[in-house]
Amino acid sequence: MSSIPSPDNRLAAPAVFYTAQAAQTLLEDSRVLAVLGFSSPMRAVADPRALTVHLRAQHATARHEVWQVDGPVRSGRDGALQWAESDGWLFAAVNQPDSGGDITACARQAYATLTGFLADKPGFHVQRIWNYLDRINLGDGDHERYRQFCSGRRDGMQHYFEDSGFPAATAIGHAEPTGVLQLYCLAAASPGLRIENPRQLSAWHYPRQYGPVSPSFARAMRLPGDDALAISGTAAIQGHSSRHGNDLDAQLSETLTNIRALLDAGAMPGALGANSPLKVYVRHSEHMAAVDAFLVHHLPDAPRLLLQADICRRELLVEIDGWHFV
Ligand code: 3EB
Repeated sequence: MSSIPSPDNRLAAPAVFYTAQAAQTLLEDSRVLAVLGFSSPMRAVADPRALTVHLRAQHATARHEVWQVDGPVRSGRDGALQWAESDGWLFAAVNQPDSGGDITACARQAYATLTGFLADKPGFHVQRIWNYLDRINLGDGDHERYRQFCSGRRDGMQHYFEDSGFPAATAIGHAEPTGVLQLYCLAAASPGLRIENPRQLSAWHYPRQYGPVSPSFARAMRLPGDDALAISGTAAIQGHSSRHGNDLDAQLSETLTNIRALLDAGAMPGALGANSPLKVYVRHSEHMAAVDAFLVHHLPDAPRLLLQADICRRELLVEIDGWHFV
């Protein structure tokens, strides 16, 4: 097993913010590591730092998540992979064509591409990965595409995470089929600290009922500068069981309780609030207003981006991921 890394105080976390500013304008700043465009078709943007994520934001205006680092960023493309790096930080993304057929093979290929690229960057340590796939709930039992994705992901990771353990992650369904499996990650020049949630079973220990290969992710990652927590996709799950049937507000409360437990487990100072940008995945568009109202009431200061998306378990109505900065 790996030992607990000591903090690398020279490695300040990237700033993360949501903005309606145009991608082209944002990318003029050479310290921008990545611009993630939600419901923003950045087709005209050839810059490898720009990735269109095929999820519709609550507001029709283009919404961008920006990662900004201290030093200048260099970037490039290599087949299905795009990347950007500074001295301390690395962004990489893969858009893997997905015919809608064999998602296991598709995930295996996407992860093989990503881990192959990362193997040539031994100075970098993966902190956080996002996965967005089509028709995540299609198929029954072990044939459900999310479960098949989990099998292909584990295969495609090969030995890359064997020593370090899994990074923090999100796996979410595109609301409409897009023909691509999308992965993107953030890596750093020092290892982070993996955090598990004492209220939840670690995902890699989920029992057989959730599929043949348990999901490969940590609940959160404390970034190497000890100044931010990257929070994995978090839902109304206690132990390994989904909670609160069709009760949207109860699922949201349970989710926030889980996220607060992660802040505690990671010994992160400060409460969820202005320094905690959150992405909120909402299964049913008719729930958007109620989700927004809940968050305005319970977390008025937290920057938020509401996205219409499918969640990996059919009974889950909502999932939240994001960041907490010290
Ligand atoms: C859960 O807690 C909800 O498969 O990468 C959350 C975060 C979830 C990441 C993944 C799945 C993943 O099990 C689902």
